[in-house]
Amino acid sequence: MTTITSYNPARPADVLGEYESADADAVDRAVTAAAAAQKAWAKVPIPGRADIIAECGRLLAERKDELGTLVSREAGKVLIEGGGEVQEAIDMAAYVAGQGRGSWGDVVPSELANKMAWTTRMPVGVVGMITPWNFPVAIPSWKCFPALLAGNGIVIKPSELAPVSGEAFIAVLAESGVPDGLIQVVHGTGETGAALTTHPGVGAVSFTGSVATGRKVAAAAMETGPRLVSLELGGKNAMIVLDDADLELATDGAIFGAFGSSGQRCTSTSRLIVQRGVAAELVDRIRARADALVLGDPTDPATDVGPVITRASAERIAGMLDDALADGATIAGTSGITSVDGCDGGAFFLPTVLTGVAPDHRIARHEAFGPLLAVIEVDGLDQAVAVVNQVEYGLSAAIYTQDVNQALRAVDAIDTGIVYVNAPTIGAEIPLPFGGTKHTGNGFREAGSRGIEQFSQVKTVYVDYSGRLQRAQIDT
Ligand code: UN1
Repeated sequence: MTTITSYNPARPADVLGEYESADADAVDRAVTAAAAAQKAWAKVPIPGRADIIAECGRLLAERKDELGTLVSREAGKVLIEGGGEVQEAIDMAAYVAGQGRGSWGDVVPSELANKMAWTTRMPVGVVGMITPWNFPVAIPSWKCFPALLAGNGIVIKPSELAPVSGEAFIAVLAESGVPDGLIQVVHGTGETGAALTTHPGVGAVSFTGSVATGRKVAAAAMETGPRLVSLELGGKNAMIVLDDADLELATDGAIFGAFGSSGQRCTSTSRLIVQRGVAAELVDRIRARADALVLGDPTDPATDVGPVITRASAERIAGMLDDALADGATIAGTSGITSVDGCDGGAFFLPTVLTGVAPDHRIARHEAFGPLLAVIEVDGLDQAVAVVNQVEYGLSAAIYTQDVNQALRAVDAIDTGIVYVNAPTIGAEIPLPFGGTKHTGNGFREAGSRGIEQFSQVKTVYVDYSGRLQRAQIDT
């Protein structure tokens, strides 16, 4: 039996918790237990399920500081972002609880007389979830609340890099009144995940993580059984800044979008596509602000930027930086792995601005998942949009301009699931759908009114009360 250990990324000697890794037998027991509890749960009226989710939102609000600090300590994000993440789960609880007293389908007029038709939603049974370390409370909440509302049981594998936050969230859910056994937590790495996603008792798989792992998860999940598989994968998110933009606003957006959470959001801004006339000034402004950011222990309120999640991750980011330089980019200002007093062993990476990047450079195409901002200069809007769209990802994009026509042309032409005007690429809100095009996902959206779709099947119901055979398309 192997063990999963959670370390504080700012000070790895600070161990947060240890869990036994679940093997295939343990996963099987978890799925069986969740499936057994699900039978009764599916009979609970939907508003009753919603009440438990609402209670969870209340408890999360009571414990926002405590949980936010835990997230900060385990995932390395600064305190305000740890709190923001818990708020995202609170908002999700409110939203999903509301859906429990809202419409559950469509009533559609039949083409025939004396006949009614409507749609409803059915649970899938047990949902297997694999969640990432970078939002160890919010992303489990995006998945668990709608899955529960739809009447499912859950087996969740939180990231092995942030298992304590995942456990803490599930503990609050259990305390809210979710029946015993309905939610099972398993810990482990890829092997545990594979056992979960291929288990025949799992009716839907919901995965958030890298493109490479997502592809494997989807292939394996479909090989072993018919099931819903939803994927939320990477991004290579771009911010366009046109010549007429408010540069102060664009600078704020770039700093928050690129260096918030140390660039480790799937929505992080990693490309700055700037019109030539303002490029030099914008880079200077961003560089000056980046230099002033305080790196440190994320639980210290004075810190602006925490560590990256592991030393291995810092080295991977450094490797991407080397590739960028080899391809011809230049570092504007400072960059690289650094250390912070009082944070022994923490892997910190200086917020980095790379200029002279061409769209075909590796740094312009591959997800960095770290504080690297690649600056690409363009002549105007059309070229900017072409550069935004030429990557294999399609999660989030932003455009900064004061010209409403240019803004809306960009909104129309950009091929991403989320587009912002005069706001950074991060900061999606719960009542709206979250997800992306191309290799970022497989068409599902999380949160918003469609968040329930990956956890339920639609059933269409026809009722003919004419008392005789009416043939659709023939007897109209
Ligand atoms: C993620 O990085 O996986 O829009 C999710 C945002 C957050 C969610 C990010 N609300 O940046």
